[in-house]
Amino acid sequence: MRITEKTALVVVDAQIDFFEGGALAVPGSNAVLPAIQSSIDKFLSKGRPLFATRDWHPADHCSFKAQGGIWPPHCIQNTSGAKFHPKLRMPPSLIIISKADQKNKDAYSGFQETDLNAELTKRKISEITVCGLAIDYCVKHTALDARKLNYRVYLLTDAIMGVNVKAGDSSNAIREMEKAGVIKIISGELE
Ligand code: VGL
Ligand code: ZN
Repeated sequence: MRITEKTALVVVDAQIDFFEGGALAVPGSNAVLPAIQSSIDKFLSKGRPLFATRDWHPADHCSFKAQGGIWPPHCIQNTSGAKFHPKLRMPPSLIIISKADQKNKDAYSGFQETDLNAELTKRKISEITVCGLAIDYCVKHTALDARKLNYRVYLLTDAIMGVNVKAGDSSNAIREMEKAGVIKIISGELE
């Protein structure tokens, strides 16, 4: 795909806790670090804006097992696990979108109760390229919400990885995104 003045990259939840060794490690996730980085570099070389969503939970978040949720504690605000992976070089111009920062609400989409749509609209961006973690949760919901908001959405299939709580969750999520009009590409196709 051609990166134009209408395009921005959205890196979803590329945080230490979601990579291997993290509190909610996505299996195989470290393997996609180089493709995430090359996508970041490609967009920056074109002078395009870079957005990064981050899971940003309070320590007693409702999605954690101690509060009756399904996840181990992860991405707690201002902890090291909530930081972007240190192997990723993010520019100073990075626009950070924090989500799920309220105790009693979870949010898998980068658009849910955030400024993401407003920040994109303000810059006249109508298409987004999505990469990051996890395919079957935050990547999926972010891409589907973007389609609902009428963005053209490209999914970087070599720069995403899924949790697969149930076998097949990631491939089902990709199918669901495609049905909603999301276009699959690989990072080598960015130009
Ligand atoms: C996510 C599980 C829990 C994600 C966030 O970023 O995909 N997954 N919280
Ligand atoms: Zn979370």
